[in-house]
Amino acid sequence: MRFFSGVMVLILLISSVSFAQAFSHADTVSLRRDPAMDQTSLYAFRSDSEEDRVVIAGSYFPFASSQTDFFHALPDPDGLYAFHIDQDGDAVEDVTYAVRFRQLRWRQEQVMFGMEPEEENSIDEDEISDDGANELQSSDIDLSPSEDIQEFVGYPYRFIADVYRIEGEFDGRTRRRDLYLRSQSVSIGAQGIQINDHDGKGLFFFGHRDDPDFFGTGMNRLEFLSPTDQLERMNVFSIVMELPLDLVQGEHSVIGVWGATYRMAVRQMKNGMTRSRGNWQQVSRMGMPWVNHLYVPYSKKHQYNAQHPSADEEWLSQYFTLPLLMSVLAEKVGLDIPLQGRKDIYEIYMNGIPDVNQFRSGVPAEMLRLNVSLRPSERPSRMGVLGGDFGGFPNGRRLTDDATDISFQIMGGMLLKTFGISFENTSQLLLLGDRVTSNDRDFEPDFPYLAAPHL
Ligand SMILES: [Ca+2]
Ligand SMILES: [Ca+2]
Ligand SMILES: [Ca+2]
Repeated sequence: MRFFSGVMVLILLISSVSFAQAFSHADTVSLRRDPAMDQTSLYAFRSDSEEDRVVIAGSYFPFASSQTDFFHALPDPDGLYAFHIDQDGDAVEDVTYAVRFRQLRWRQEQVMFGMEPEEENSIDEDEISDDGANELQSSDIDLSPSEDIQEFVGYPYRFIADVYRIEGEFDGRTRRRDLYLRSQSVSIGAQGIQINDHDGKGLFFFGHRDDPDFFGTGMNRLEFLSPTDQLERMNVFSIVMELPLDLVQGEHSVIGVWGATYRMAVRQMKNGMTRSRGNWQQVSRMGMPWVNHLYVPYSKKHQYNAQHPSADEEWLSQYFTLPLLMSVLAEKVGLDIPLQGRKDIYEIYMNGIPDVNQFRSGVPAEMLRLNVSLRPSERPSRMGVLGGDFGGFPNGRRLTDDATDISFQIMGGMLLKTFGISFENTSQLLLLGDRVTSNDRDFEPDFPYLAAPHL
């Protein structure tokens, strides 16, 4: 049966991406070694429980699978976690929300779980002054006991988060400018959710959650007949923000969002401890789902993670113009799809869809573009724009959007007509999917939306 063989090849195709590298999970060797810095997903959507608010969420540290993983699947105080927002389409961020975590130190004699950590920062902060010169300073953050910091019974850690709102271009040096939210408790494991409303300006969540990505893959027909979510029962560490429109939107109705994580350029070992200094270097990037896995060749995957979107036209765009996997889809899966003149893929990933999520004029760049003026759908489709629902991917991305099926069907040509290219035989593309259509756990109806972590 051609249908079966077609789907089987697709499944093998996904499998060749490999189980451990779905979406943007562990997409390079470097990130496999540095999971705390590995951003695996990015979501941006209009909140449907709160008027005029936008939710932006990112996940890190993939494949945490059980309660014991709560002890190590944690954010790294030596890294920076950022969400960049382009408000005018020039592929340069206009606002950045950057998060740094601090781990509180335990006194030497406090080695038992459940004891109170010392209210002191454990990190030696190498401050970088505005002229770029490195100078060592002691922490200037007051860590006096705060009601925000809740008891951590059973965990030998206490983490708190600081959020920086940085206006203008993030230059890799800015670290302490515009402290926006200070000393927010981090939720470890299944403990109570911490949510801070910053003077009514926004909600923030930091902590373990169920991995919101879902996809199926398998090596045999049995797996196809009974598809399973390969990320079932997996947890991640997540950052979720829900912000009023005026804090994310500029003069345009579209915003471009991407996530990035950073480490300082130099790491030093001393007395069993690591210390970092130097400018922030980008180590992970996350825009639209599946980009690094489906479009970027192996030799360039590190480059994707290190590059700023403003450089995309120069090097990344070529892979959308003639995707390597597209001819495989056509030949091996037996799809009758046009292989030439496929400007649709380039446009969707680099410019957005006309009248949906495209800037009126803009620099082509790969990011998650969201038209914030489109109200949330009353009847959301997991297929998003492909299902006639403009409230979802590729207009931003909601948690319930089936990003795998959508991404493969876009590659097949499902939106060709939108770009004035005639293509009638779209029904064959409907078999492009992994047969897993929803997350293993229901998402929360309200903030922080992501489902509670698995124990
Ligand atoms: Ca901009
Ligand atoms: Ca899940
Ligand atoms: Ca799917």
